[in-house]
Amino acid sequence: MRKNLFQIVTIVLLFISQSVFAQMNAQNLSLQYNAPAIDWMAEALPIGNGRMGAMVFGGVEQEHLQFNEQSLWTGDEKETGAYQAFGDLYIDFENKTKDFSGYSRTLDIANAIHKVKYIQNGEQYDREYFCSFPDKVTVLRFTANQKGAYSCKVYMKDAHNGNFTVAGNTLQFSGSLENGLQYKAELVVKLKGGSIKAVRNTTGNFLEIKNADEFVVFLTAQTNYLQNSRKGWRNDKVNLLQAKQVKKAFESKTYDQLKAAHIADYKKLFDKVSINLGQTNTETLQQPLNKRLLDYKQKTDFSLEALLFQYGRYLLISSSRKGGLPANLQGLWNNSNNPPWRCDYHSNINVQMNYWPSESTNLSECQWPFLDYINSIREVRSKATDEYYKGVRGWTVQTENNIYGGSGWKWNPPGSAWYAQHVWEHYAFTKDKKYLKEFAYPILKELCEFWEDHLKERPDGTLVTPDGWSPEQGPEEEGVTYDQEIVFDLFTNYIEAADTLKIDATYRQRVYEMREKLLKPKIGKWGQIQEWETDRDDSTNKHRHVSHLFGLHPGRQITTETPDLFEAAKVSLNARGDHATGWSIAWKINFWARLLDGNRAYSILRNFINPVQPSGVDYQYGGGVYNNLLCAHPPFQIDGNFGYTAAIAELLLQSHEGFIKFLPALPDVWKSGSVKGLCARGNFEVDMVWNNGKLKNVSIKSGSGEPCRIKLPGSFSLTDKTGKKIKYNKGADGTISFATVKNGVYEIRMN
Ligand code: FUC
Repeated sequence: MRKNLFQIVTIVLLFISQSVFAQMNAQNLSLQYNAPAIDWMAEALPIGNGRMGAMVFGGVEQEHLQFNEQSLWTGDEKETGAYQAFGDLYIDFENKTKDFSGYSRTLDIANAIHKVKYIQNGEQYDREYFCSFPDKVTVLRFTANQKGAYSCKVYMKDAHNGNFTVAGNTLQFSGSLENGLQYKAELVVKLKGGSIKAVRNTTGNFLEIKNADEFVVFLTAQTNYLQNSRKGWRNDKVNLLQAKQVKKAFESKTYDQLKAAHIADYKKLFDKVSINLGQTNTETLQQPLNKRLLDYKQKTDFSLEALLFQYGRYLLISSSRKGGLPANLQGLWNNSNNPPWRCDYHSNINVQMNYWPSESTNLSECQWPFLDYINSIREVRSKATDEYYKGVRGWTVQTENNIYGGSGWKWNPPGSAWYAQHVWEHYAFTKDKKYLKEFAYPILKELCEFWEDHLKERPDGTLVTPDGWSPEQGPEEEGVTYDQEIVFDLFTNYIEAADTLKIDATYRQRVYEMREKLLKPKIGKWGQIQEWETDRDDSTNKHRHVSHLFGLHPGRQITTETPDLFEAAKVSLNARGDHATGWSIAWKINFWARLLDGNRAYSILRNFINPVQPSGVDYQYGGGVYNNLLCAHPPFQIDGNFGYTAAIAELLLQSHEGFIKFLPALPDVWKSGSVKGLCARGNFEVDMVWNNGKLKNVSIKSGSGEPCRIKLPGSFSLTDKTGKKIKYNKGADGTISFATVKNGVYEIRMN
């Protein structure tokens, strides 16, 4: 009896603690507000499945989802064009009263579900929305605790004035852009109780729902874009517009089945990393996020810092899935046909920054859209590059780029070499040799050939990049540090690729010699890294681009192994200051992480979490985040979100120097915490626990059975999972090396 009582108490306690934990976790991973969104940029919340997405407003009288599909682009191989808005979905509710209470709208990023709740006329209303990758459909469910609760009008707007059809429970619009790209959106409604009627009259086309107990909306949007230049970037008509997807989801699956499949698919990626940077008190956690952001100026809120980290991962999963296009300047969320900077792929920092967190935060598969995109533009870019640079092999890009290989504005000669860093890093993290050989190597090689043809040899043998420009300032001239460092990076990656595959020894030697002869970064008169070959840097220059530090991050030319340059990088950064546009602040956190100064990085991180109101474009110091946590350049630009997420990973784990460093730049304030699932080059997955600012335990999972090289701060024990000691070698540089087996797990305990 006693024992039974004890068991019951234990079970109850366990249940309470589990549900408290689940609740805390939910709050930790939710963006929650107590009023509907009014502003698209600063308040609406993004959902997406890597191909289509929507910004949700959550209004009580009227629901509004502005939606997109990532291939709806004007332009072609010559004209840049712009990414387009797709359409809007509206639901106007027939309210018995305008009063409501208990309102909340929540984006739960642990499950990728958007929820709205409120009480009206004594009835509880609930909505749940998600964009499913497996079923390729956006699903919205409306329920209430009373029968017949919903009477409303469902309609759409086409951002390009196409044709509408309405019949039964289905509403469609379709049309084509000036470049011939065809598009179509389709919406189907499923009811429980009540009735639905298709209406076509002078006020428009809509579906009229009367007294439904609940209803579900299925929405899809599509174009006939095909990622293939040889087929003119178009699917032929037959394959066009598979409204079948909606039909399939609609006819064969229940809402619960669709939701379960969506959550399982999302969690497979999202749950690979969890993080705890310290506790935030419950009172703060219960505040709406806009309030938490305001309070952040005066308070600590470690959970918010972690939420923003995970939000970057949520946004990447939602905007970049295999088979789709890369995340653009706004991911895939855009409500304008003339968006800022065309909502394009900017090649001088922005599209690359989008993919900084992909490998390090265990979303390697989400980098595929960028890799596929690079591959898809090779032919078009080769032709355009040859026309411009006359007779060179290989290819490169201009600054503004579209989905058809079309490029505009200034030529950015090292742009393609910077892309190639991602092509290489995907190998460095995954150790997939087949990928290296078949996909990566040909790209790395053809880009080396571009530089072999394009570099200028001076009489003393030095190789300089001609006609360069440090984005986006200063003179156009040769030997610009930005260009030189990126070419150095390309050559380094190529050499490692050739060594790994043991091929092309002669060409590898040629690239090695070219790399030796490249003009290297110089230290100028006030101790800074020179942005140009001429020592003309102005120490009061606060320009947002910090391109001459590419070698520090994301490159690996400037490390502790080059102490003079390492110190000079600090001088340059101190002069540039800690405020900027959103993405630039995010880059600076990464820089200081690489400079191993966690506290400085943290103070800049606090600058990043700066609530910004929607306004115009600011090229100076207005960066931060909006209430919906999207990064403000301003305006909204998603690169900063991804740069921030990458920076947190960089503070906790680094592997760019050929060995793994644990907690290389831990800010003092993150006293005790843990992280699971970060990735290191070599295909290692790392879990860490720290206490009082000191590393306690590490667990390393070896994905490929490669040798592992690490650096540890003090004495330790190294064992396998069963506690058996693992043999290791200690190098003269203090690194520890040990052999691993594929899927082996290695435990380190610090003494
Ligand atoms: C570059 C930057 C701007 C902006 C734009 C999209 O040109 O200089 O700040 O981020 O890209």
